[in-house]
Amino acid sequence: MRQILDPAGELVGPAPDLDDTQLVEMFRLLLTTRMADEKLLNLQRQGRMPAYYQVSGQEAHVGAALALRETDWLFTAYRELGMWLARGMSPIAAVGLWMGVADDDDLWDVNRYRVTRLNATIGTHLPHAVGFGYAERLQERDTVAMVVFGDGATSESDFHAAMNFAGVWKTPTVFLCQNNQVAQSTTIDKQTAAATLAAKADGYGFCGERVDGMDPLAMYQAAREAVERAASGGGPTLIEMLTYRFAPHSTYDGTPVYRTTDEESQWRQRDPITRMRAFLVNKGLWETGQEDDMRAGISANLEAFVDQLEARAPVSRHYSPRQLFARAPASLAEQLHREQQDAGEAPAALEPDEVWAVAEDPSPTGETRRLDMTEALKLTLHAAFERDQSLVTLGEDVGVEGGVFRITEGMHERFGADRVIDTPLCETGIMGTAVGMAMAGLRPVAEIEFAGFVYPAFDQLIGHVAR
Ligand SMILES: Cc1ncc(C[n+]2csc(CCOP(=O)(O)OP(=O)(O)O)c2C)c(N)n1
Repeated sequence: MRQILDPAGELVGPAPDLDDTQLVEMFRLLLTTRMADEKLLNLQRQGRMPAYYQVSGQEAHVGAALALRETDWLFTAYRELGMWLARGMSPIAAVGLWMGVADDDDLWDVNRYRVTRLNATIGTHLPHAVGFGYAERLQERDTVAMVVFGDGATSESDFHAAMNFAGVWKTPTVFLCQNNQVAQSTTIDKQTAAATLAAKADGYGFCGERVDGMDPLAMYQAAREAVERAASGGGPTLIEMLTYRFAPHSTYDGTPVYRTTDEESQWRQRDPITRMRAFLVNKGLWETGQEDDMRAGISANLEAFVDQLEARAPVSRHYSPRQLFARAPASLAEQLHREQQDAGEAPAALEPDEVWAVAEDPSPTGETRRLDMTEALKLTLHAAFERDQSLVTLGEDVGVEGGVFRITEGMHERFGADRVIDTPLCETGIMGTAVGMAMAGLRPVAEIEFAGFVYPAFDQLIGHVAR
């Protein structure tokens, strides 16, 4: 297991290439994360927001996020508060998210911070990061996509799909598993028989490494190396961050019944914040008085953010049709008007270009010809591929063989293996990586070999494509 700082904050390995200012900044982020975490817990307990998932104990993930370059992306689950802050996001965005305020003005600006929004459906965002990295490489950018998930997620089929696709495609992906050793109440021994989670990478043909996940410097260094490997064409890495969550699973979960207080106190002795503080003090970079000032500043900021957020108007009925769609489907506009009618409100006047009515899209003009479905699809795909470089197609046997119905016949030769992609046999992987490709600006056409085999892709279809 990689370790650079031991629990007493002593260097036990070569220090990463970070100057004094960067080290103090890392500590500030760790402390801000801990304090924001406590603030969020208190707000929930006071009934001022619905629910929260604490990160306390796992703050060393800050180190991994700091290893990303500005152009890289972070695909997040939900327990990564410190990583969001390390990407430059203000705590107001993170606090606002958990408070459920309307984000009309883009506090959580996905494209600015390059942090995706929360993903609650465990593991389904992993293939997105893989498809995203594939698409970035195809567009000749060296972007790395880091995707973060818990130990529980490693049992999901999307974990297998993503790891396998990443290995085969050699995508620029950093898989970061925050192994806090329990998924809600299910301890790691009930999750896997593997000796370590890092060892799973072997089976997919790339590197896996277990890192002391309470050591921010080790997390930084391991992630730095993984990012460099990915950016230079060396393919994916799995980092297993061995850590511990000090708090219950979430605010709806009671006192943990699956562990002892003795175990908890053992892990508290490895606290990432205490460790980093000791390191800075030993180096002569930090004094107690400085920390008092830092704490006072962070606390005042958090108070001010909460005041600002609570002063915001609640989410309006218009929010979903107006903010979440470039053009809202007509059915959603009708739903809005029905809700307004029920509430005795005047119907919102929606401009024609705010609404998407399928039937009103222009039909093609000119001569028509009768074709069967396969021929129509084939002609359409060929023509679209000629016209638009952002189109790719992926699926089982779509490449060399041209698909079981020969819809993509000839396309592999014409457009190349990078755009006409033979995938591993895995429908959730096909659909999930297609979602990631679309996020990076491609227009993927995902083929499912036979209709009866679409079901493994349903989670991605309903949970992500349809949203
Ligand atoms: C597909 C799916 N199944 C079940 C749940 C309910 N659930 C929410 S969090 C969680 C445990 C996740 O554990 P882990 O992946 O280790 O992440 P951690 O919460 O420890 O960060 C479960 C079972 C869910 N959100 N999604």
